[in-house]
Amino acid sequence: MAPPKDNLTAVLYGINDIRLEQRPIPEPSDTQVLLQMESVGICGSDVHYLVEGKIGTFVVEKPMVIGHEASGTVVKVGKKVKNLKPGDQVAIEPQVPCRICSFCKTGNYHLCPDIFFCATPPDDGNLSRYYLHEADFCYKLPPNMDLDDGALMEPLSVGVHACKRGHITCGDSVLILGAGPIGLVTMLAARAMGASKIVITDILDVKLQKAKELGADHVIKVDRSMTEDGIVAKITELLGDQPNKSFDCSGVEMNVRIALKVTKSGGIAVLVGMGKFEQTLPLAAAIFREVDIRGIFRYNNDYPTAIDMVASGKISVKPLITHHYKIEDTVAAFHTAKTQEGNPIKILIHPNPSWKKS
Ligand code: 572
Ligand code: ZN
Repeated sequence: MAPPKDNLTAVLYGINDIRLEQRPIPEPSDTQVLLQMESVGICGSDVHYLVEGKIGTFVVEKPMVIGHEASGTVVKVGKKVKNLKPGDQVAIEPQVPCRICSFCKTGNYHLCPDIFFCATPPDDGNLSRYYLHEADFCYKLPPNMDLDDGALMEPLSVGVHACKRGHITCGDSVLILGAGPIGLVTMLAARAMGASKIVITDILDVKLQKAKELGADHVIKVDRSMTEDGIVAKITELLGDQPNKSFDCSGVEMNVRIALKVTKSGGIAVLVGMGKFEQTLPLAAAIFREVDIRGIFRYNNDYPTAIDMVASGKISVKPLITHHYKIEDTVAAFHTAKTQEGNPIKILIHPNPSWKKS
């Protein structure tokens, strides 16, 4: 099929107001590539901007193109681009830092205060038929990975980064609190990086069922009848010891409290989930036992690792993909994400009209 001649784009105008509109097809600068977009996942943050119009201090104040978990096919390259050529299929790391500040220069480019990040106000995302990106933040997919895998490299990079922050290594005993998409990718990354035992918690059976399919050793269904200390005891019982690494992937205050209490002395508790700005936490339960509490912010040079984990067969991200929509059906896709009808895990939207449901 001939490439589309239009640039249909999904734009968030305000709360519960996504519109599809035509935009011009842009021209790449010397260092950019023009991408025909193929698969774009819906992230919790996209839904949050749709429902609340903001996340923390990031407020949707003008129309913003949505989407940041994406892959595409290169259709045009800028004059100075050496790493890619037309026809290459790429995973798109949806950030571009300033490259000159002290964070960029010391390798912490993800902490750059002037970073561009897709679909974080005021920066536009990439749920459109065509999209421009800096070529060095596009990663060519190996022949044994497809464009749906490519889109999943974004959440998987969050999991990889979380595990790097948690210094995951062979033999680790791991607790993951929350079996949403980020809990699941963190579990996959932890396993690939050598974790021996993994227990994962959630309040929903369907999520725990998926976690089991993806290789969790133990699952804990948390319900209202369980106390915090009861859950701590259950985790220790199932693992046969306290976990030496814990990841809160929920942002729920009780889960963060559990992570601080249950992590083995000398271990690491990584807080991945986005919770309330202020929380009441038993800090003494961690600090006097030298449990390191670490945060994470997106990812930093983690795409190559994420791609390698899938290309080498250590991980499959395919079981995370539950729904596919065409870009024309973006509003329906977000309805599914919002309502969770049909128990979606990862919903992909396909902007290329030649995409067909397989
Ligand atoms: O895929 C990256 C990603 N990062 C998220 C959330 C969803 N997806 N973050 C959590 C929120 N922060 S933020 O800076 N923010 C409000 C933009 O607090 C970004 C990272
Ligand atoms: Zn995201």
